[in-house]
Amino acid sequence: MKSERSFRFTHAISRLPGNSVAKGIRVSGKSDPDPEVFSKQHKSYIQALATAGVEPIVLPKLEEFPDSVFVEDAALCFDGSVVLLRPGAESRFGEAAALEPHLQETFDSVIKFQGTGRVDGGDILLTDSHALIGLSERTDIDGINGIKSALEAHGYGIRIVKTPAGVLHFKSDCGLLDSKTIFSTKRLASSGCFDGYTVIEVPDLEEAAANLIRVNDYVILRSGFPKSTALLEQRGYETITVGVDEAAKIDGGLSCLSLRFTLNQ
Ligand code: CIR
Repeated sequence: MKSERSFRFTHAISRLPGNSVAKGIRVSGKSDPDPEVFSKQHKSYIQALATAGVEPIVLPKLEEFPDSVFVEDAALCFDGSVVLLRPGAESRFGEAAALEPHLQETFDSVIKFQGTGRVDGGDILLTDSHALIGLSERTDIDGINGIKSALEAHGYGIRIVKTPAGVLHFKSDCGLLDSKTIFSTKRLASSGCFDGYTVIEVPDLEEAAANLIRVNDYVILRSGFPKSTALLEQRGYETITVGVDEAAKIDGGLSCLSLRFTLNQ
């Protein structure tokens, strides 16, 4: 197992939001995101990734898929490899196929999904040693079986966990801080799914800050959550904050806006 493979990255793929992002799926009655503001926030997000030391690869917008800006749900990158996923929402079925040619250009090989299950990247938290995969409205056991052998071939232990009820994705409620430490909401941490890891709990009323990303020496988190930012700084993490309020209107967070990975150079 390569240490720090869960957060040392050289590249990141993201996709520009189209005007159709205003029609993105959401569970609640939140207002439509404004595509122009979304684009500005997306630009700042890419800038934050670059500051953290990765080379951004930005794909063109795809109007036919309103949620395609959330690239993380359609593929899983790990240890220099990539596997295509099968997103769980009907309107998102075609996103993996749309991503495939770009992944073919970037990676030596693209691993196909096995079977007919469903799995969204937002339900998969990779640490150095494990893939923690949350069963959710979008991810089922057949979906997990469809990617299991690819992950096991790279030495990941599979830990099947539960995304809390009413929460879209497992990672809506947590994010990796380092090889042994996870930032998690109390409701998720109390399930015991992080046994063996150190958990830093998200401060009360800041649950929406849980979905952060560790990229090289930085933790990138959502702006507007001062208690979380201060807590992480206090614990020695260097933070970058980014506004993703428009993505949040359609249940998106920070992790889902990019695929982060390492290419041998
Ligand atoms: C969806 O419901 O699929 C999108 N509106 C949001 C996806 C967010 N993805 C993620 O958290 N991994």
